[in-house]
Amino acid sequence: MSTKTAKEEAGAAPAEGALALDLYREVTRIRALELLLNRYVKEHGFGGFWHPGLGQEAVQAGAVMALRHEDYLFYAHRGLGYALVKGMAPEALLGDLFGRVGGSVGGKGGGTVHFVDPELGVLGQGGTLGSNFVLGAGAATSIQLLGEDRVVAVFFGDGAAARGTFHEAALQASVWKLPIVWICENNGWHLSAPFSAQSPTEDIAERASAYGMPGVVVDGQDAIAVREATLAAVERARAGEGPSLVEAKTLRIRGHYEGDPQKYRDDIADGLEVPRDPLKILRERVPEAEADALDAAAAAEADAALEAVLAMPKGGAEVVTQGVWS
Ligand SMILES: Cc1ncc(C[n+]2csc(CCOP(=O)(O)OP(=O)(O)O)c2C)c(N)n1
Repeated sequence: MSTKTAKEEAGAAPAEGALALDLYREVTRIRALELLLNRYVKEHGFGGFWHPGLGQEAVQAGAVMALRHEDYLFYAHRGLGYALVKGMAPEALLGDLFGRVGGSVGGKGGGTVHFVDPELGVLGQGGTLGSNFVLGAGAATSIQLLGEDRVVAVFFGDGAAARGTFHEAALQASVWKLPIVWICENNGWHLSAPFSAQSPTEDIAERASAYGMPGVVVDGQDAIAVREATLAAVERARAGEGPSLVEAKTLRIRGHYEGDPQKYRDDIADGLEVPRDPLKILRERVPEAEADALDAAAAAEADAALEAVLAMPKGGAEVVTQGVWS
């Protein structure tokens, strides 16, 4: 179930109903993990920081479903959806969050998101905000030098967009026409700073013109719209025409991390209600019985993954030197 959409030949133009159903499946799978982690962290606490992506699932699912299996992905720190939709198993992702040996980094992770799966093109993320830009540009340079048919998707938040590394990487990527899609998940908050306190313009996409690349704003609650905008950018990159910037406007429903008291904010009630819920928007395009069945399957998948992960041993001292080059 997990690999089909990311492995789908993007651009093959699936029928509208089939596409909506595929997107619904991925959005509800991400949502099920979000709700599960929300419950778990509240009940048991968490040895680290869980940065919830509740309500932002349409950006992650829509954009990743515009990629092919062989394309590369550098994800942002909010949620598990990017890697899940690219094909990683929920056990591998939760295993990393909980520091278990069955996680994709074999028990070296724990407390935050550091999944990798080179075979699926999931190349990770940089722990310092903004390092994704240069890592992505580096991966895209390798693609160009090796003459490969791949595209790199680099996700980042509105806060990360302020890092100087964005300028360096965006400039060089455009000059060299690197196969990159820059995907900004603008959820309106950079930790406790509202977007209006960090940007002189309403849209980050406007910055694209300085680098001679297209910049588009898309409704981040509408998975179909996100996929369409990302697909156009991916096709452009694949054709050798260089990078594009896609800015998906979304909303951070929960705290910066689960447990954040959010004293700095009064724009939204503390809860699990998602305004302009991407699931509800997609539900208008899919048969109710099928949507219900996908919801049930997603909840069962998430529960089974957590159960399996909690039964796994934690990584001990022996894992520290595993997978180390020298
Ligand atoms: C260089 C650096 N500074 C600060 C941090 C701590 N930090 C992690 S996420 C975050 C907020 C990022 O905001 P944004 O990019 O808008 O993404 P969002 O959290 O809203 O998804 C901060 C300040 C970090 N990881 N790296």
